[in-house]
Amino acid sequence: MKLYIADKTCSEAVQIIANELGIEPELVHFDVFGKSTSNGDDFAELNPMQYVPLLVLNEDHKELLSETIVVTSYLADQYPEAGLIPPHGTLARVKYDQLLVFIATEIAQKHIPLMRKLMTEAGIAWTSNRIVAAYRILDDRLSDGRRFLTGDTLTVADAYLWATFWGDRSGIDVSHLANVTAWKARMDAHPSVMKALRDEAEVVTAHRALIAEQRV
Ligand SMILES: N[C@@H](CCC(=O)N[C@@H](CS)C(=O)NCC(=O)O)C(=O)O
Repeated sequence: MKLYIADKTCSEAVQIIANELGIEPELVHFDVFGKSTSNGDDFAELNPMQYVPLLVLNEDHKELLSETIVVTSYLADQYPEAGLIPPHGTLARVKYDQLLVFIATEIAQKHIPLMRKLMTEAGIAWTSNRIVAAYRILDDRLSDGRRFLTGDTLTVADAYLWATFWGDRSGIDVSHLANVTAWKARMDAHPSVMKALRDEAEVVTAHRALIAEQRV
């Protein structure tokens, strides 16, 4: 199994879930701006949309999964005993998917034009308000003392939300939201999150060295 990742992006969610499951996909770094990959693959051939995460399930590159929700949920579904996502066909799963779609559409994707500095002042204000309002809903969810978004253990939604915490690049500040801030600190200290960052740094650094030598 091969996982295409990019530096400090939503692909970290997949890494965290893989770590929770004890799976070690081969990590390949995609340079979002230069478009090269750390192993020389032509990423546009694999994913014409040229975004990560992309999970390659088999050697002949015929089974590819994109979309953060899909990739993380697929892995979690393979190991129901790990309890990283509720079972399909249950109301609990539908509500869980609702939470994942909320994170994807109201937080993750709304950050991107902000990070890329593509918006007017009015657009920045509107989008920022929407994102902060979405974080506030998650802050309320955490206000009952639970340690993670759906209970006392890390699940797929936590991995996804953590991997889209891009305030330093988007200008979104949620430090006034005490429950989200405490949750973020718990996530930062979580072994699966720390391993994801270490593994990511290793493959990104190696790729950048190759780029500097102009070998990819
Ligand atoms: N619909 C995709 C979007 C993924 C996405 O936006 N990936 C970003 C990183 S978080 C990316 O690779 N962007 C590449 C680019 O913008 O060129 C998903 O939900 O996974």
